[in-house]
Amino acid sequence: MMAKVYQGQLSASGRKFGIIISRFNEFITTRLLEGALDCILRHGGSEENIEVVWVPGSFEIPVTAQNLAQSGRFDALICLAAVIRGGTVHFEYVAAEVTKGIAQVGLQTGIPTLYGVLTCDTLEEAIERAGTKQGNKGWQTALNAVEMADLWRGLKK
Ligand code: INI
Repeated sequence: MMAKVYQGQLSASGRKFGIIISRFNEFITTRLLEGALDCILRHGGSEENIEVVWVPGSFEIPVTAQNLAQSGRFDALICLAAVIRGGTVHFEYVAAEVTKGIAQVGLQTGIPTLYGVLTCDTLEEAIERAGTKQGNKGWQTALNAVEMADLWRGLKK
């Protein structure tokens, strides 16, 4: 008797994704968005199944993600932002609230809500994770969203 094993495949075909993205540090976040879109499209997703919602800052992401999750339109949500210590004295508060908030949306709604938020000490660290030395956090987060969307479909069957 073999155990029944569930795991998500990396196929985005027919799956609907919502991307919530912060304008704050837009220099960085636009690169995260490009990465996320590239990843979904290269895994068989289509533009008509993707909605992108811009919010002013990362603090506005959780409530917006909650709104989208409750709409029932999406297989997974992808939250993209950059919180950079160099730019703010309230870095810890903003980063902690956004992180907790995004986790809560996933738990309360049951929709996979992926965390693509850079929390960096410097702008250089953020650049490294937005399409240079350390890859692109938007791309990686989208890949995890693709996997979770497929996993959820499998669990529902
Ligand atoms: N928002 C960010 O997304 N990243 C930051 O680094 C940041 N800093 O530095 O403060 C930031 N602040 C704005 C915040 O997210 C809200 O938009 C604002 O406080 C209004 O609620």
